[in-house]
Amino acid sequence: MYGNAYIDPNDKAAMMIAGEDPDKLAAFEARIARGEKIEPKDWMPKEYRKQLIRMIEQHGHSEIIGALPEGTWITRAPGFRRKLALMAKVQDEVGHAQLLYSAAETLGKSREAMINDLITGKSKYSNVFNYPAYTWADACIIAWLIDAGAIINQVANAKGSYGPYCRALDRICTEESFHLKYGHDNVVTLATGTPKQREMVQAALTRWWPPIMHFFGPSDKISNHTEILMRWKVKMASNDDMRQQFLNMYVPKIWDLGLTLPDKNLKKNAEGKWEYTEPDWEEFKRVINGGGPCNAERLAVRRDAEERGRWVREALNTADSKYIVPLA
Ligand code: BYC
Repeated sequence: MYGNAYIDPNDKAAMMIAGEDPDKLAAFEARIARGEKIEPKDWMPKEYRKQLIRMIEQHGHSEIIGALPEGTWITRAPGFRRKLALMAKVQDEVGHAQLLYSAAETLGKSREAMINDLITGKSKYSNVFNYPAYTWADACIIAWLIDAGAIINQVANAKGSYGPYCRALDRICTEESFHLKYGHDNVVTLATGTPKQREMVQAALTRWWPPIMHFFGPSDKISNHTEILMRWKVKMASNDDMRQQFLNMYVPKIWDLGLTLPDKNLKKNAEGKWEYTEPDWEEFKRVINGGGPCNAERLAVRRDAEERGRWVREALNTADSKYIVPLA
């Protein structure tokens, strides 16, 4: 019961939608149950709008910040073909941010406000991009396994309820599937290469495993937003379910390459579920709240880019600017 009826303060979902018009809310939820897409001009609960802005904006930030660890390897990628491929991948990731910011803008938050919240540290972005890419192998592990995790999440959520986000995710997934193949090819090359190359890729995998386990979000027991987001089909699977899907698809591939994972408890049980050591959620919280090894460096790069790009934005916003050449 919503509207003016008594709301149990322990019922998180009910508290989030308290005060909404019960008829409108029921019609909205019926549309979602029928699998219809919600479009920007449609009525939506305030909490739906707020949650979508938060999630899509954080996703957009993850894409542009995510371009940084791999981006540092463009000039040092082994061989011209890999340089070209990595350059194209990094460019794609930044393009994904453009798509996502456009989707979030349809909900009423300006791009300037989103970028401002990123560079002032108010808004979050994916934990994984706060770790350094020490070697070429780190960049390869990112391209294979972080992109793999992202695809699992995005393919599921592309079937969700908010039209602009789903359409952006469809396009992103198509590009990400190339990234995944590129990353896999690089990791296979290293894993089947010289002893030094194998050592390098194993060390990178060992470094990246804990952040990758964190990537899918906190365990369902402690996730804040999953219940309401799944109710409204923004998230199409819980954090733990996505993590399970990832383990199911990628642990066998990793083991097939003769690589090992730094978790002695990792195994598939008799029910077909993966068991693993509980990730360190304190470390996760520290990293997503600004205390990771690279948070300060990543935000400093974005602040610098914001300053350096100011004249371009000002020129574009000035109708009679000397910088604007009319299109023929
Ligand atoms: N990192 O209630 P929960 C890419 C936060 S980029 C940081 O479970 P939710 C790529 C969460 O925001 C693709 N923070 O949250 C790019 C919340 O904090 P607030 C990245 C995280 O939203 C370049 C709190 O923890 N993918 O592939 O229900 C190169 C509680 O969590 C994380 C996306 O962004 C995290 N990993 O579920 C290469 C996918 N996890 O906001 C590759 C879109 C949780 O209350 N996002 N938090 O302060 C989602 O699907 C969901 O937001 C999540 C989390 C599954 C990540």
